[in-house]
Amino acid sequence: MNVLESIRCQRAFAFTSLFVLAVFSLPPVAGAQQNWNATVSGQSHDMAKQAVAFLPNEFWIHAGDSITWTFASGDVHTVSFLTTGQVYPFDFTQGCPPVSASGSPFDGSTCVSSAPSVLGQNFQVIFPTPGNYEIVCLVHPDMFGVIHVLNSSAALPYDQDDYDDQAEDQRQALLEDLGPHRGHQHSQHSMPAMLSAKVISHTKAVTAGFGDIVATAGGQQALSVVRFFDGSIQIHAGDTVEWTNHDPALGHTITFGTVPADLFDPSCSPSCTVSTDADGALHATITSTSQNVHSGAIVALLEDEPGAPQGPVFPPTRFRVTFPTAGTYPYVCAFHDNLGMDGTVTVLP
Ligand SMILES: [Cu+2]
Repeated sequence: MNVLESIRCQRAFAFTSLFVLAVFSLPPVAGAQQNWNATVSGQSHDMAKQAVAFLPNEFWIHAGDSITWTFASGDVHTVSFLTTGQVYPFDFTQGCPPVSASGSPFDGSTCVSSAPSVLGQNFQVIFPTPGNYEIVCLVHPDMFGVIHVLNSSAALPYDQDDYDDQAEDQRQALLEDLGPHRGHQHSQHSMPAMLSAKVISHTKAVTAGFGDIVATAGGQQALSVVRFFDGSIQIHAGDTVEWTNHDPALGHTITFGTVPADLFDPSCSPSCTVSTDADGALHATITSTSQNVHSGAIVALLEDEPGAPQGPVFPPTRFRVTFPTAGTYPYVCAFHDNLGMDGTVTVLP
């Protein structure tokens, strides 16, 4: 053995010793517990386009690691982990319930959920136990992903830089999704046919949002455009306007006057009602600019779930308002007013 070989041999031995020492001195859960970073949602500068997504929506981490999610849009979302068998709650404001503290551990046995959160807030979850855990947003059922928590000795396929790249790629793919119905140059003619509005005379159509759901291997993400298209329109006294929602992922409201406490159900005051037309559409008549008329949540018809019983055609997908009186009638989406989702109906004599 020459000198060089001797040095190599010593080095190899030294490295081997260190390696053996390292392997056998570590506890079963790796001591070097890592925090990973991810983003919840994204938006265009004008907030019209919302990436309704966990970015990225699939992670491989070690048991004992944590992930910190940073919220990045003006629309509310939650970071939530339900237990197996738990029913996805109707009321997202209460978390599991209740809302969990940031830094809570999730091992599949007890639900963990952030509060509904917006731009600048963050929420951390620690994953002490190997398993595959679905992450959901309690506000948006079409927004979910999966966290693979592996034994601490397992090799991980990606590092933080890779996840940052994936997050940015997914964000851009959603926000720059420019198909035939995308972008700012919306005209009524480019929107999907609004059949009932076309065949009912003296009825004008407004599209209350549209969007797309895309799948990744780990879950689903959505693009939602939170705007009324042709939302500021002129009509004549006696005409009717019909709003429909073309977004599979988000509900919207059409709200004139004061926003009511109950956003999900239709309401009208004072002394008026929201009725139901023969085709299931909700219908109100506004006789004065001081009236408060609220559609409740208007959504695109929901898909059936395998294993779930067939229900009635629900919820309402169309909202009609008849305007007998000339005047200017501003309205908002009560869910997305803060993102700039509003319009005006100008009623000429
Ligand atoms: Cu909305």
